[in-house]
Amino acid sequence: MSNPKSIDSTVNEMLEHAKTRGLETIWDRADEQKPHCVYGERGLCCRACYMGPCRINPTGKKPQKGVCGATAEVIVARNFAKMIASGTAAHSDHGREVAKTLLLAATNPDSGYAIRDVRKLKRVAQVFGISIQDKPKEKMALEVAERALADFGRQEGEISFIKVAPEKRQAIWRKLGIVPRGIDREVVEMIHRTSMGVDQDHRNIMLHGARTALADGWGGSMVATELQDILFGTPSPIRGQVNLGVLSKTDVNVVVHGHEPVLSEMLALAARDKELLDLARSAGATGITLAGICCTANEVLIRHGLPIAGNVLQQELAVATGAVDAMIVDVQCIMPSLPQLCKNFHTLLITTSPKAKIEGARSMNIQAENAYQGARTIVREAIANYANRGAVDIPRDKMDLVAGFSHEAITYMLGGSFRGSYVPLNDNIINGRIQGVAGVVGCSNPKTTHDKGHVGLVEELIANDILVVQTGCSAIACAKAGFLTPESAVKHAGKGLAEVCRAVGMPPVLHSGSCVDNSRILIALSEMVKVGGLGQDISDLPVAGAAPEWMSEKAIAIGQYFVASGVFTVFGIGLPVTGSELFCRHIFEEYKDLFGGHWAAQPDQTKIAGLIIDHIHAKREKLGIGKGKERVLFDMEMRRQLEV
Ligand code: NFS
Ligand code: SF4
Repeated sequence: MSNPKSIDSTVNEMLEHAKTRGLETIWDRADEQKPHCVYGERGLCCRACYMGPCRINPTGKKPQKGVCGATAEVIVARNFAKMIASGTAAHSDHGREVAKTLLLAATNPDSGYAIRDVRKLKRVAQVFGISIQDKPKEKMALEVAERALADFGRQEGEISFIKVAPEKRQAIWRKLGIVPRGIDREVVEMIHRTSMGVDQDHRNIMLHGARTALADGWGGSMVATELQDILFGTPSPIRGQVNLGVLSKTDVNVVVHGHEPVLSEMLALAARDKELLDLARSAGATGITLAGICCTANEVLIRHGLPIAGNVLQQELAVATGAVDAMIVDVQCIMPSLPQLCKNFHTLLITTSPKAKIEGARSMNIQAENAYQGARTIVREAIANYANRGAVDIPRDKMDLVAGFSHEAITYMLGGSFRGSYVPLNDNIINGRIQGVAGVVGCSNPKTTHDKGHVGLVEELIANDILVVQTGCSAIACAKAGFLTPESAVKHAGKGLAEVCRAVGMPPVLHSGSCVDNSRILIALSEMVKVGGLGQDISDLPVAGAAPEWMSEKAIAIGQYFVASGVFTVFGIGLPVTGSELFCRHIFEEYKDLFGGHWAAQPDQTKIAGLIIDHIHAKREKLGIGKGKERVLFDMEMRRQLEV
């Protein structure tokens, strides 16, 4: 096929199928938007008040100021900061729902939710300074939930999880005055400061941008991750399968899509319910397949091994198979195009959050209080809809994978249950078998060849003995490419990394979960610092981050909290900041001194790999643990393997 949209042949195959049937997909709409607005792409348009909208001419000609006098750097900074605020709000509102669910589990034994991981509960209680002695778990969970909820609304002081960061990092934040006070408070202040006529200094705007983002990574996202672990169990390595081929010809297919696992956990239970399985059989099906899309998929994969149908760009293609009897969506990354597409099939589209309805979809208001009953109702509806299925076209491809590498699981893998710690990882980094660690995360974006950025980047990193930790849609992309199996170490990893992987039986690419689970990476990095031998701060570690195919505001919030935590972070595609040189200099250069971590933008995944490898080698040298190895350069043959 000329100019394929994806490096995943399953996607290309389904797109052909969609085309024959006259179905519109995200790629068609992306073409219609070309060329994208230059002002928007560079961050140069402002809609903060109705004297505008205003735009700055990127060629240097007039206008160079908005009606109010705002300069390019102020407009770019405000736009970027607003993205941070939105992303932080999204992750944090998810965290809030989880905290409320823990409160429910602690106080209502009939809620259907339970406290599943008492070890984690105790650990979080300790971080929060809650005494755990002689306390029943319900009481402990109640106090943890109340403390977490208080972190959202606190006006002064510091959010609780900040204490998990290395001392030196905390000191930097305190000196800059950017330790988040309350999660909601920082988001509100960010929105205030970026409204018309308030903060007019791009550095000052971005200082609060850092505070807001920290309220995400070390706040809302960490609350979501840690409290979900308490409620649903801390992930440990588990096998699963990925790609559209996981949909079943003969089972009732229920697809969950979105982000909060509060309902999908109940759907996972309902799909195993004997009465419902019998019902499915009496409807002529062989069983019930519950599969996921996007981060909800990651959540149910890492805890239950449930299959993943695809990442964000595959949501329409799942429907286009004609095999989805019900698609259940809650919040975030859900395409408004779904109802129109579902009309071509029997697929029942159900929204479950009162925060997110879509015209044309059925809305069911499912709260934690009635989640199990709601889940059963949904599965019943899907079963009833099975009879309405028409012709199906399910691609055959699916790939095996191992996921569930929470930072606790990494400890266990490397050190065993008795001497479990990050000592072995640090040792292997110091002795050079592993050169460093890279977090490769984030979305998919139709502006670039689907999955190519993720797969191409990760392939180069592991070939250069860099251990890769993944979350989100990026993890799904690499899972489809077969990187998430222990066997892939032999095939793709450099000699040193392959040796470590073989010794402990782990893949060279570790799937840590959904996007809120990037907080697991923050905790892992903090542990690496605490164990010693690799410096005193996250910014000393030979590590880096990347989001090669990002698109969401949430990705910007994540990038900013990684940078503010001291991690060099590269974004693919491009960043909407190029309209201001001053702003670019700030986040690409000045941040090095401010945070010891900085942003970079680079659309080419091979060049991203180069930047990361060079950075990791430089950090190693600074630590005195030897020069980096020669970089493995990919020849044409190796590169061809990436193409379809
Ligand atoms: Ni993350 Fe998860 Fe995917 Fe991007 Fe969307 S699903 S929260 S935002 S698109 S990685
Ligand atoms: Fe224009 Fe200033 Fe209003 Fe923005 S805030 S729209 S730059 S007048």
